[in-house]
Amino acid sequence: MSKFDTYFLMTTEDAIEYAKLKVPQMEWDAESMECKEIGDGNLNYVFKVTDGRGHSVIIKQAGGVARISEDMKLDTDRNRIESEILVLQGKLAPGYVPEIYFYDTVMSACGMQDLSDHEIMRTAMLEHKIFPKFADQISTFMAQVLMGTTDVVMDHQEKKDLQRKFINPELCDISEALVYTEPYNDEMHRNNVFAPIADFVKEKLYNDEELHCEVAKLKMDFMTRAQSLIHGDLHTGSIFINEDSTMVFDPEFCFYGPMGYDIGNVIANMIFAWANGDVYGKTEFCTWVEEVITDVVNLTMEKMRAYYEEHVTDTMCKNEAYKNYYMDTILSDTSAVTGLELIRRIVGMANVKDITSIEDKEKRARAEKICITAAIDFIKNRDTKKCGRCFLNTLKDAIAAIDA
Ligand code: SR1
Ligand code: MG
Repeated sequence: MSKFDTYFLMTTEDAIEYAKLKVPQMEWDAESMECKEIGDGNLNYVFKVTDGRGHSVIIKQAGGVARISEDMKLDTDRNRIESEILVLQGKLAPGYVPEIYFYDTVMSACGMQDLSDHEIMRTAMLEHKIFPKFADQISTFMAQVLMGTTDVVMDHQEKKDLQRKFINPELCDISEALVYTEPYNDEMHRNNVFAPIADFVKEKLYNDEELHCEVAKLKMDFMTRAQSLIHGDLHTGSIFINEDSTMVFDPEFCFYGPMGYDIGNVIANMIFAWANGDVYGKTEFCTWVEEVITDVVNLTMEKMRAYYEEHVTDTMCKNEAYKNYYMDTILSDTSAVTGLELIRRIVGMANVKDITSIEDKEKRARAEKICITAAIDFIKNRDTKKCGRCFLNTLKDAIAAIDA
C-alpha cells in the first residue's frame, strides 16, 4: 500500500516521494532532492524534481478542474491520453517529443524527460530569439506524425483502433467552444476583449453573418473529419526549443481531426510572435518569423506530399488527381485554422503573452486589429492560399489595410 493508491492533487513534497517511487532508475540522491511546481499552462500541474547529482524528471499531473477557471471541470483521463500519444508520436517522429518514463491512471500523472536544456518557444520568442532550424524541424514532425496516422497510409482497422483510443470528448468540447464558437458571439460572457478595439470586434466578428457561416462549416468539419491524429493545441507554448532541437509536448487535446488544425496553429502563433517583434522594432527577428511562416507552409506540404507518395496504401488514394485534391484540402484547412487561432487568442478566454504583454495601448490595438483582419481573410479566402508566400502576403495585406 502506498499513499499514491488513491488520487489526490500532489504538493511539491508529495512529488519528490512520488518520483522516488515511480522513477527508481534515476538512482536519486534522497538527501539533495528538490521540487518546484513550474506549470504555467491553463490546465495542469507540472513538477520538476531534481537532485544534487544531476538527476531530474518532470512530473505532470492533471487536476479535476482547469487552472484557468475552477468552473471548468475536466476528466483527468487526459493525462493517459497525453502519455499514450507522446509514446506514439515518439515512434513516428523520433527525437521530437520528450521520453515518457511512466504514466499512472490512478494519480492521473506521468513522468517525462526533463528538457531544461530547451526553452518554451513562446517565452524565448518574447525575448526575440531566433531558431534557424525550427521550420525544417517542425515541418518534419508534422509531416511524419500527421500523414503517418491517416487512412491514406494506415491499415484502416488499425486506424480505427487509434481513433477509438484517442477519442477525447471533453477537451474537444473546450476547443469547440473556445475556438469555434465564443469568439463570434461571447455567448458565455468570458471573452477578453481589449477595450480600445471593442467596436471593431463587434463589427468584424460578432455582427458578420457571412463569417459565422464559414466558421460553422469549419466547426462541423473539426467535429466530424477524422483525418489524422492531431496534437490539437500546437501553439508555441507547446514547443520546447533550442538552437539544435525542437521538441513538441502537451498533446492532451489530441484526437482524430483535420490535420490543418496543427499547421494553422503553428502559423498563427508565429504571427503573434511577429506582431510582438514588430511593436518592439526587432527587424531581424521579424524577418526570421516571416521566413518561418513561408517555410513552414511550403516545407510541411512538400514533406507531406513525399510521405503520401512513399507510404500510400489505400488503392483509391493512389490516384494522382485525388492526391492533389487531398493536399489542397490540407492547405485550405491550414489557412482557416490560422485565422481561427488568431481570432480566438485575441478576443477569447485564453490569450497569448505575445499580445497581452504589449504595454503601449495604441500599438497593442493596432497589432490586434492586424491579426483579426488577416484572420478574416485566412478564413473567408482559405481556398486561395496556395503557398507559403500567400500566407505571408495575407499578413502584409492586413498591415496595409489597418495602416491605410
Ligand atoms: C481552458 S483551457 C484554455 C486553452 O488552454 C489550452 O492550452 C488550450 O489552448 C485551450 O483552448
Ligand atoms: Mg497546453
